[in-house]
Amino acid sequence: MTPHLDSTNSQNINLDSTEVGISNLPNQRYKIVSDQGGIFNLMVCGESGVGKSTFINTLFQTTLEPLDPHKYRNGPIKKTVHIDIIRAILKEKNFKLRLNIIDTPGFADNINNNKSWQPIIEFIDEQHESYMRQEQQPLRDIKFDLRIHAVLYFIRPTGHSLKPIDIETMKRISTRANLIPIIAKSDTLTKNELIKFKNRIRQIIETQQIRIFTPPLEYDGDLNPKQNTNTPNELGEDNQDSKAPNTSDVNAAAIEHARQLIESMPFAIISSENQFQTEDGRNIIGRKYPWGVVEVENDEHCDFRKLRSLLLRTNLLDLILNTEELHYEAYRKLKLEKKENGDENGSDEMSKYKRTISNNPKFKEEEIALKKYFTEQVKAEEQRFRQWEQNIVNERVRLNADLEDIQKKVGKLEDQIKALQLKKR
Ligand SMILES: Nc1nc2c(ncn2[C@@H]2O[C@H](COP(=O)(O)OP(=O)(O)OP(=O)(O)O)[C@@H](O)[C@H]2O)c(=O)[nH]1
Ligand SMILES: [Mg+2]
Repeated sequence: MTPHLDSTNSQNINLDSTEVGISNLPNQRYKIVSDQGGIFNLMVCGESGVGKSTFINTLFQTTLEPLDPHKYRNGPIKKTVHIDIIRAILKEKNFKLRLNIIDTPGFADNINNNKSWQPIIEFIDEQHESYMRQEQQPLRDIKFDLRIHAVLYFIRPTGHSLKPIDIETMKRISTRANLIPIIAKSDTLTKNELIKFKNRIRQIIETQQIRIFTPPLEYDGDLNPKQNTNTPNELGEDNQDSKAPNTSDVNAAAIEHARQLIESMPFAIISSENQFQTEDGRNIIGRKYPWGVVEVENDEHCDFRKLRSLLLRTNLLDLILNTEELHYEAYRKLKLEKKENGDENGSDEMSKYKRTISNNPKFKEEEIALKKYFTEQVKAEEQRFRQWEQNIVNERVRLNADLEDIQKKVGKLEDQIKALQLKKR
């Protein structure tokens, strides 16, 4: 199932001009990078048309196409989710980062999205499995590593709430990989709507106990200021002027930056493949509307720069280490325990029982009926909610019309008063 990685099939992206910051990676902790550079595997997940491809193209300021014929169409829900892999090599200064972007078009597109998370989860697990098998070989020769270092989960900017499918999928991803939820197309919400939406998502994440990736608020002594000059400006963006600060300054700046990142979660994103000049003569990436321009790289407009910093600059290493030490370790441990308990060979009584139940046509029927009932309930609720929303809109229109009438009447009365006062004089 695992595709063969062929670096000749990758797009080369030279980042020297933009200085994203990946060349800091080998300075931070050398152990994760080899002579050939580092590997970063980023998965994007979310409904069709939510802006995944546009975001990736905005992030790397180029159009990335899947060059790979490998497409994953697996599991019991064929024709829905499939998995595309886009490869690129990022070069900055002399450092190379091999990038694999795992796109999941088709996710949650069907009316019945039951289990549409399954191919995504299976893919993440398969990569852990594949890496574990390679590690178990006598020579421990790792040919490919597609373990997912971060999953960007795109939330549709409805302004209401998370859908059950979002919650279900995020829950499952978060137990296997670093989950980073983002609000897509945030330019379609007003400032107030966005604040409310963010708060609501945060609440759901908390109550549903979805573990999202948070940048660490402590750094150990590994940060060597002479080698790694991640000052707040450089961490934030653009300033390459590096007068070596002392360690405590670097730590304080890194912690402050991490705090800002955490406060901004879930990141509200605007993406665009278009560049143009603003009225004041700046060249910007953004989206143009009749009422004005929204800028991708403006912190007042969205959290794009924060997310880019987290992914490619300040927390790239944390994402990789977390995957290695937390998620992959958890998978490995679970697998070993299962093996010890005989689960994997099917000798375990409980798993036999479970299999019998899931294959029993009677239970299957009941399951289908329950799912149907659930879908209908959700549909009815959504319908009720839409009706309620429409009523509010109607009521607002009515009240506005009333207000206009009253204002007209007040105007008329004021005119009459003025006329009477003039007569009186
Ligand atoms: N308003 C707005 N539109 C956006 C934004 N990002 C992308 N779009 C638009 O949304 C549409 C769909 O974007 P894509 O990037 O193709 O979406 P996708 O998630 O890759 O879709 P699939 O590949 O079908 O799953 C395009 O017309 C984009 O221009 C954004 O931040 N704001
Ligand atoms: Mg796409």
